[in-house]
Amino acid sequence: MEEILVARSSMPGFSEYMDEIEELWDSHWLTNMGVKHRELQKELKEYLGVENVELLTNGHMALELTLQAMNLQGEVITTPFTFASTTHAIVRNGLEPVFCDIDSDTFTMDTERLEGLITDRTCAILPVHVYGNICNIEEIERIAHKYELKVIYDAAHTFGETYKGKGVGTFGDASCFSFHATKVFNTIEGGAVTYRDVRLGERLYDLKNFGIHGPEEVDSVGANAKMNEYCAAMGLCNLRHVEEEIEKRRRIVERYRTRLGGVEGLRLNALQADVKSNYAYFPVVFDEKVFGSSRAEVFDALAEQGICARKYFYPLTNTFAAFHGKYDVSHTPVALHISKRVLTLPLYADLAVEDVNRICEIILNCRKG
Ligand code: T4K
Repeated sequence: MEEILVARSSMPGFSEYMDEIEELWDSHWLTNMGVKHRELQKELKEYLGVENVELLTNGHMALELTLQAMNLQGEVITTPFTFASTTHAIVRNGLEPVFCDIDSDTFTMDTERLEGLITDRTCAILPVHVYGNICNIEEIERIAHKYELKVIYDAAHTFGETYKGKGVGTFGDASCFSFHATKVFNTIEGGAVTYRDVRLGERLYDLKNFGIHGPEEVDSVGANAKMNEYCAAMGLCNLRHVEEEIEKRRRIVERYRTRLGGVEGLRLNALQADVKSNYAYFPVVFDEKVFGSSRAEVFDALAEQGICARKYFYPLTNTFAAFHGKYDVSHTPVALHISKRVLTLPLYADLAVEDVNRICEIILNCRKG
């Protein structure tokens, strides 16, 4: 039987992609903000409902260069229940991450604890819309306003989502999206920043293109983080199908919820009011004492049948060996508790309903007592 992995890249038909890249082949123009780059940028503005968007090589560079573009110094309040990228972007900018615990229902920043972590060295808040769950935007913005802090959302998981009818990329000073192969919308590798202040956009543009303003004009020291034409072309194709893909994901999530909802000892992702979801991930939190089997046992039972669930996000970033014990994980007990018990189940548009049923069956067979 074929292996079922946690994600599977969405792809357009082969001929659709070939048609899209034909003019690149003819023109020999492969990168450096070419026609596909410009077209995708324009289409994304519309789709995401934002004023400004800058395309980049990946979601990580979106985060890293946004922090750099803001010229920040000091401490950035963030959460450890995330992919390595979020914390690394802070550290690689010479900034200090300060870890806030998460809310046990949404897995996003617990805003009750946020204000207590602010010091005179705090310069920004970097909350993560984990699994596509939207952070407590109102509270974050109220606190940021009160203390004059920048807000950069890690929106890697929230492509196409809206909150109270507004594109999720319209909140905060900036939102950083990932278009990695595993995401709801992909450009193979890719990412974008949506932002409020056009000066931030100019700075980001300089950072993604060596600070070059003309053939003989280099005004600042920048890196290279330009999205190439083949990635942009993939984005243009995938964007045509993304609504259909999200609808397919919705149906899969519904099936998971029908089969696993209400089972004692399993906690499913809470549905959020006012959010148009993209169904990016399907996390389940296992309470071993009630369910009878641990997360590890369920993980192994699935793996034995060729099903590769993932422990996103375990370990917490504040426990990474890379940081040599610098951060005290006891400050984020809820994140620690969840990270030891959560499993994200396979979820992608073409996952067959029979496979979802089989995955649920294996999980339910782990139930004891
Ligand atoms: N912030 C957050 C909150 C993030 O989650 C991420 C990325 C970022 C920032 C940074 O964005 P990027 O710089 O990556 O754009 C994967 C992804 O590589 C990563 O993008 C993602 N988060 C993270 C949650 O998941 P891994 O190490 O688990 O990937 P990997 O290679 O094990 O792939 C997972 C599964 O996806 C595979 O089992 C099969 C499937 N897959 C994978 C690849 C590479 C495909 O179907 N096609 C593919 O090409 O990190």
